Amino acid sequence: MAATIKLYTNHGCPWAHRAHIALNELKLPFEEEIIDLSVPRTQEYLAINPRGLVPSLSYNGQIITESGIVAQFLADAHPSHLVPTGGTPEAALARARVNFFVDTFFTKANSQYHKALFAKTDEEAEAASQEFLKQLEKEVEPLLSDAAPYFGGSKTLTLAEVLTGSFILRLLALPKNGVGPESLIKDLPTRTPNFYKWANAVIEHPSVNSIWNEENVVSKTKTILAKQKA
Ligand SMILES: N[C@@H](CCC(=O)N[C@@H](CS)C(=O)NCC(=O)O)C(=O)O
Repeated sequence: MAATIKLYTNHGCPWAHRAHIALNELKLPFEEEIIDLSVPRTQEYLAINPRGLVPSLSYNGQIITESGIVAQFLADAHPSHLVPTGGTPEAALARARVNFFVDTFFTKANSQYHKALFAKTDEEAEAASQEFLKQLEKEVEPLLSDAAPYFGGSKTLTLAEVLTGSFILRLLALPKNGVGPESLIKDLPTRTPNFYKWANAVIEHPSVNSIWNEENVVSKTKTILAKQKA
């Protein structure tokens, strides 16, 4: 029998977006409830997720929270092309490779990207942008040498793209729209060609971009940055 799935989400949230990518790619029907993040969470929602964050997943009545755990759970509960289920050294190795890639992207590169966006001065932003490029080149680029076009030589989307896709959409879109220094993306084609090719394949994938609203994300990010500066 098909699982009963409800996703508590907000389409502007990159973490919640991960759950959408997983559900879309696994072709799992689900109901969604949009949580308004501009107001305090209701008692009803806090009973579902005491942290008050999105996403939360209700799966046959069981609540699962934290986007990475939600996506991993869905991939494990519904074995597919996304990632091999465990149980053999080969599968464990493939899972370890995905986990290492995702960890590297967030800790080494995306953290610097974030710093560049939220920098207090142009100089700080430029320094973080240069560090982002350096880390991307050193740490992420080699891990994408066999992308075809997806992680690990895969012709189909993998858990690596499920967990990073919503951030890649933002990474490429924001500087193009005047958010963050242009240097964040200007030299990607020459300095990190593997990453650039992979990232463009990722953002074109319908499971990745189905809830993406560039205009909304750009304008919300501009508002957040302006508030922070004020
Ligand atoms: N570590 C969490 C982060 C989720 C998160 O930060 N969600 C934000 C929206 S993007 C949220 O719910 N914020 C609510 C608030 O801060 O009040 C995850 O991966 O699920």
